[in-house]
Amino acid sequence: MTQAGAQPGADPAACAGLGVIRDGAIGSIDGRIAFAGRRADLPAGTAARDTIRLDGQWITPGFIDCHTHIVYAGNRAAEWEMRLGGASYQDIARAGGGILSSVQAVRAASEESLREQALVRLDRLMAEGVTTLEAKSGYGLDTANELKLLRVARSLGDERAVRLVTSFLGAHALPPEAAGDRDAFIARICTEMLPAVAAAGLADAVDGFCEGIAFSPEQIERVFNAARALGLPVKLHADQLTNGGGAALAARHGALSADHVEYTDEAGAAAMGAAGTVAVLLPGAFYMLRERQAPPVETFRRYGVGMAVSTDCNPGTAPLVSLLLAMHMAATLFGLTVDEVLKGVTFEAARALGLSDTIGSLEVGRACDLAIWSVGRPAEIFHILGHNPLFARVFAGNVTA
Ligand code: DI6
Ligand code: FE
Repeated sequence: MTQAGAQPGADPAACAGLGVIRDGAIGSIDGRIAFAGRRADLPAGTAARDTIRLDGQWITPGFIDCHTHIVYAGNRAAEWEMRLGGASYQDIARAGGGILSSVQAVRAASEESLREQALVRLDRLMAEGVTTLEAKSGYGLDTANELKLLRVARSLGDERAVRLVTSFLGAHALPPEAAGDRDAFIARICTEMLPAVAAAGLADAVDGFCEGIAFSPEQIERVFNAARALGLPVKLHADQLTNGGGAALAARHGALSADHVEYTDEAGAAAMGAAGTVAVLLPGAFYMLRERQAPPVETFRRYGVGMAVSTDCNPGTAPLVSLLLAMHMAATLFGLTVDEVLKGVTFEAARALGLSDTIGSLEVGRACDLAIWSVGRPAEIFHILGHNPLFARVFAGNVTA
């Protein structure tokens, strides 16, 4: 992080662990950072074509929302009302609602309509400094509709100044036409859907939902093996509602991340630490489900597990288009420090996407994706619920907001 210009009253000890540079400067050439350091250390005679002069604002890496289901159709407000009336998420899922109601809506929607609906949400996230977004499929659940979702996800990166990373989430729920046969559906994912997605170059990674209401560790393992055979990295929705050993499974497969992880036990955390698997914390879903068990943050710290923070933007468990709010919740509900939260949407989120060589830190050679904040100290970036202190956003060296 860099603070540009003098800031009277700012606490020099704040965020010491983030590598804060006071009175800093950042230069970019061809969209990449060419200089990041103290202004006084800029090489003599440095001349820039365009200069943005700041006065006390803070510069962070552009934020990375590393876990979203942003491409979907319609909404599930009616189910929310049922849950307010006492029904559980699992009850609704077993009755054919939940993920499957979004599957119906997605199958009926055109690509154009899906794109339009997703762009509304994307614009909100970008307005809060997001410069990289991960988007999953998982509401199509047949080859044509999963391809459709991934094409729309990729196209968002053409429509807006944002880096788009996609994940194939075929193993999200069992579609009605599978007639209850989970193993046969997993076989279809491995032999038909995944190869088609890989051949089209539409997925950067493969995800799954390992849960009592979704797929077992053995079934997910088959998907992971198929992904490995195609050279695709894996990640997992793990231990969100129950402890199913998902985090340990993810770690065993060298997954980029294990996500949710509320119910992950010590063995799972230890395995993640050893494998370098990032824990992606999704406090929006935790809040929406009125979950009681927070992820084992202290255990993650003890085992050196990196923690990312993301919105989980989806129509069911996380109807949320504010990464700043997710960050606030990660601190207030999960007990992350301000430093951890900021790393969670930059450096660790980049690791969760396998992109830490490209984005997520202010280092020479990284993409010049920046968020510039009108705040006196970093905690102010996400302190006030509903307030957005973004001053400017830079994507690949260009000011875009
Ligand atoms: N866990 C989640 O939080 C989302 N998917 C998943 O596997 C929920 C998706 C939804 O309810 O539509
Ligand atoms: Fe999710």
